[in-house]
Amino acid sequence: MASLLSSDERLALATDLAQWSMVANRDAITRSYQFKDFKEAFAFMTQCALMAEQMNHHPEWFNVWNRVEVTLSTHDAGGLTKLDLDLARSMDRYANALLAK
Ligand code: H2B
Repeated sequence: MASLLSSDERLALATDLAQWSMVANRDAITRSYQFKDFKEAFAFMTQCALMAEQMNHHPEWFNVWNRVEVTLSTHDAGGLTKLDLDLARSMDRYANALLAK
């Protein structure tokens, strides 16, 4: 099982993952994405879903029209692991590619 992030590993959250924030009272990170419309938000979710399935690591998320709110945590480990940072970076990459269009 993946192990919980060390405090050194958590430093990434303040740098390359600065758009993510800690959830209150839980070892989890959250970020909200806003796209052009529902079609774009759902394209993002589709790409993320396929990748999450490959990683066997799945987001908690909520969609309303063009907005996708994501929470990441490793349920099996009871908190943040490297899997969450990897998934967050991949989600950001997909979102940036769509938003840049
Ligand atoms: N996703 C997340 N975010 N955390 C997990 O611990 C997790 C998962 N575990 N996806 C996987 C699936 C596990 O439940 C299955 C049984 O492998």
